[in-house]
Amino acid sequence: MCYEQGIMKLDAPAKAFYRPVSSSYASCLRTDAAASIDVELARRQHAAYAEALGNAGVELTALPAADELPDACFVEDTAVIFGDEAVLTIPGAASRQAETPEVAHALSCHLRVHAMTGAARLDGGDVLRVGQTLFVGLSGRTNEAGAAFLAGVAGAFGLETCYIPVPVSAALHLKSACSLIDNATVIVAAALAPAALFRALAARGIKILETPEVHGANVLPLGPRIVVSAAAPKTAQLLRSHGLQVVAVDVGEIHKGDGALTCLSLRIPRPGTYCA
Ligand code: CIR
Repeated sequence: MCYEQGIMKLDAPAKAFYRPVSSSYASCLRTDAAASIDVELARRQHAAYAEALGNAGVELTALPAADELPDACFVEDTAVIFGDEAVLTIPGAASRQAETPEVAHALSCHLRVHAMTGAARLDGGDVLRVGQTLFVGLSGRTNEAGAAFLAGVAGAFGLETCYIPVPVSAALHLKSACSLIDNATVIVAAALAPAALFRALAARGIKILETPEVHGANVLPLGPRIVVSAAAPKTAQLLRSHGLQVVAVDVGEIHKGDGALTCLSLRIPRPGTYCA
C-alpha cells in the first residue's frame, strides 16, 4: 500500500461512474422549489463535468439513464466506496431508493458490495473521507443505523468513523458544507458547517481552509487538479494560492437541485490510494 506519513495517499480516482441527467430532472428534490430548472442546460453542464474528469485521466462509465427517477444523476448518494469495498446505501429520501439496483449491478463487476438493510438510511453526500477517517454526517438523510452500518464495514477495512450531527437547517449533507482538497486539508463554508465539524477536524490535526462561498464548499480533487464550481470564484483563487490547478465548471442547474460536484460521480480509487 502507498502510505504518506502513515496515511493512505489521496490520488485521482482510477474510474468513475456517472448517470445521465434524467428527462424528469426538473422535478428533482430541492429546497428552493421556485427555482426553475433547464434540463437541457443541466445536461450540457453535466457533460462538461464528465469531460473534466476524463481530462484528468479518470476512466468514465455512464450508468443507464433513469428518466423516471429525477435525482438519479446524484449518484454519489447511492454508495460509499473504499478500496475494493462498496457500501450500497438506502438513500434517506424514499423517492431516491429505486436508484440503487442499477448502481449495485455496475459496482458488483468491480467491487465487493455490502448492501445496507433494515432501517438504515445513508446518503453518500454525508461521507467525507480524510486519510483513515470517515466523517459521517447525521443529517436529514442519514440516520444512526445507516452510519453504524457503514462504520461496521469500514472498521473491518481499518477506517475510523466519526459522526457529525448536521442540522437540517444548516445543510442537506455534510459535504454540502465541506470537502477534501488534499491529504490533510478540508475546505469548509463556515456559513453551513456545524460547530462539531470544526472540533472533529481540529482534534485530528486536519487543516481547515474556510471559504466565504457556499458553492465553494464542495470541490473535487483529481490529483494536482481540483474541480470547482464556476459559482465560487473566490474559492478558485484560494485553491490556486494553495498550489492546486483549478478547473472551473459551471454547474448552476445542478446547484438548483441542491447538488454540487462530488455528488455527480461515484469514484473508484487507484490501488493503494484513496480518492475524494
Ligand atoms: C436530493 O435532494 O437528494 C438531490 N436533489 C440532491 C442530492 C445532492 N447530493 C449530494 O450532494 N451528494
